[in-house]
Amino acid sequence: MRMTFRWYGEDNDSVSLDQIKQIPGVEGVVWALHHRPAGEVWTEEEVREVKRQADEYGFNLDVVESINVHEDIKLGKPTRDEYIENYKASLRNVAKVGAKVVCFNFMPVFDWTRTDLYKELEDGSTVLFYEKSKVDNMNPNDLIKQTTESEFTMPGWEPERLATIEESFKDYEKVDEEQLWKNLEHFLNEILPVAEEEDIKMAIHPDDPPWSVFDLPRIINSEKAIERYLSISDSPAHCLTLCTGSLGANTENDIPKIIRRFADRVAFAHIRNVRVYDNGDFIETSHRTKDGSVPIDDVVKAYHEAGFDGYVRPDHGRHLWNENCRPGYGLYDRALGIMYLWGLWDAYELNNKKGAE
Ligand SMILES: [Mn+2]
Repeated sequence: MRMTFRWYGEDNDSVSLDQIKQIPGVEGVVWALHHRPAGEVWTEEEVREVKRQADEYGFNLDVVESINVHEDIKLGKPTRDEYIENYKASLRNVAKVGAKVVCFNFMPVFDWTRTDLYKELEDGSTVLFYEKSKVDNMNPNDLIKQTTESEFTMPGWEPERLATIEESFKDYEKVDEEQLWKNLEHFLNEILPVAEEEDIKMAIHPDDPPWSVFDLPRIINSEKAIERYLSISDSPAHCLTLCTGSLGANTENDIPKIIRRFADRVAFAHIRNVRVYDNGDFIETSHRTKDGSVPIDDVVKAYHEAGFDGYVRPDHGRHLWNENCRPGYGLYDRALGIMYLWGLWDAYELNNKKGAE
C-alpha cells in the first residue's frame, strides 16, 4: 500500500507539509483546488503551483480528492455538457502534474452528513457524530447552518454549493435512484475515455452515510451497488475509492468481504473506524479495531492478501490534545491511524515471510 495524507493546501489547513513529512511512510499528499467551485476548470497554472509546494517536501500528487461533479451533471440537466467538458479539461491538467487517481462522488446536494462535529468520546477527545433521529427530523437548512459554523470550510459544504440549495431540492424531486444511475452512466461514458488517455483512474467514493438523507436519492452504498457500478464499464479507469467508514456505518456491509471481492478495482482506500449503535447513530473513533464496529485489522489483512499496491489514507481522525483543526482532519489522530495501519501491514508481511521460510 502506498500511504498518503489529505492536505487542504497552503493557508487552508492547520496541518503543514513539514509536519506531514515526519509521519512515517507518507509518500504523497491527497490534494484539490478547494477554492474552485464544482464545474470550473482547474487551470494548469494553479495545479503547477501545488506541485511546486509538494516538490519542496518530496511528496507526490498522485491522488486528487476530489474534482467535484457539478450538480447539473448529477441532475442530468441540458447544461451538463459544458460542465462535463470542463471536467475533462481539469483531468488533462491534473495529469500534467502526475495525478494517477481522481476521487469523486455522486451524492446529490450534500457530501457527507453529520449532526455534531465535536462530540466528546469517553477519552475526552472530540469526533464527528451522526444522530439518526435528529437528521430524520431536521430541516436541511439547520444542518447547513450547524455544519458551516466552523472557521474552516468543510469539503462538500462550500458556500457556493449551498447558495442554491432550495432549487437543488426542487430539482431532485424529479430524479429518482434509477435516473441518478442513468446520469452517472452518462458522465462515465464521457469521462472514462479521457481518463484512460491520461492514465488516470476515476475512483468513486461511496455515499456517506450509505442511505438516503432528506429523501435525496443515494446509490453507491452497498456491495450490490458496487457490483452494479463496476458492471457499467470494463475500462481500466473505472475504479473505486473504498471508504471503510462510509460503508461501515451500515453494519450489513461486510467490508473485508467487499475488499476481497473487488480489491483489483480499488484505486484508493480510505481507512477509518466508526462505532455503530443499535438506534442507527454512529460515531467516529480511533482506527483501532477494538474501538469501533469495523474490523480494521481484517480490512488491512484483506488488502495485504490481495497484494494491494494502490493508495491509502487514514480517513478522518479524532481531535486530540486540544488541537484546533478542520473537523476530522487534525494531525495527531490521523498520524496515529497511519502507524496502526503500518503496524498491521508489517505484521502481515512478517507472517508471510515466516510462512515461506
Ligand atoms: Mn472517505
